[in-house]
Amino acid sequence: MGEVQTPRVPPGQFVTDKWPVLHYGPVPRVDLGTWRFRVFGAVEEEREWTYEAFRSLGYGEVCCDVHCVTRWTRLDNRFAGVPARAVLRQVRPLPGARWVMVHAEGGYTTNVTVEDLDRDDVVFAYEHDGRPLSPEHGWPLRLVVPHLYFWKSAKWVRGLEFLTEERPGFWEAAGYHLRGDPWREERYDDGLPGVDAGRR
Ligand SMILES: Nc1nc2c(c(=O)[nH]1)N[C@H]1C(S)=C(S)[C@@H](COP(=O)(O)O)O[C@H]1N2
Ligand SMILES: [Mo]
Repeated sequence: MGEVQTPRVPPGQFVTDKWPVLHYGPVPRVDLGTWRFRVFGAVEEEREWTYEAFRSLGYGEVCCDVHCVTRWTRLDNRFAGVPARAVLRQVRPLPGARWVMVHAEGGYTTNVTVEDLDRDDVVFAYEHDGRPLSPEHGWPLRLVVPHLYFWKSAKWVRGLEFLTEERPGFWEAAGYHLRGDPWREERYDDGLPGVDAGRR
């Protein structure tokens, strides 16, 4: 009694038990035989993995809440897959390459900093709650970045492009915030002063 509690749900979000399916464009048909994961851009050496080779880079599980910028939050999701750090270990970014464009099937992109990928709770997932991801939720591979709004968690992810300057991805170019921290309600880059000030 009387303890100060840290809120579980970020401001402006409501909790749902369902798992909405949300994306732009159609669910891609993915052929694992020709599937490749590419690391390119500002790196010492470009890399490419088959699906099997990528999965063998490492294994990790994360239990996290997901927060969509359209205001739904889903608690306690167990994602399993390849830890982002296991992938980053394979890459030597060029000096100053502090940003990454995440590329997905069909041209979806989203920008993150290397720092936001280089955390032990970021995972390239192929399972959710003990089952293979469904195609609508990103099979065969989706990024999960729990501490940012869920639009950063690209479904059907196919590669990482390292950048020496920040560039907006798909939703970011359409006015979403460049970083998207749900605890600071970094939803849209509306140019108003406040937590967004100085982001651009
Ligand atoms: N490739 C791709 N990934 C995407 C999107 C998309 O349009 N294309 N939408 C994002 C958005 S806005 C959200 S909220 C989540 C939704 O994931 P879900 O359908 O598994 O709930 O996927 C994100 N990843
Ligand atoms: Mo979203």
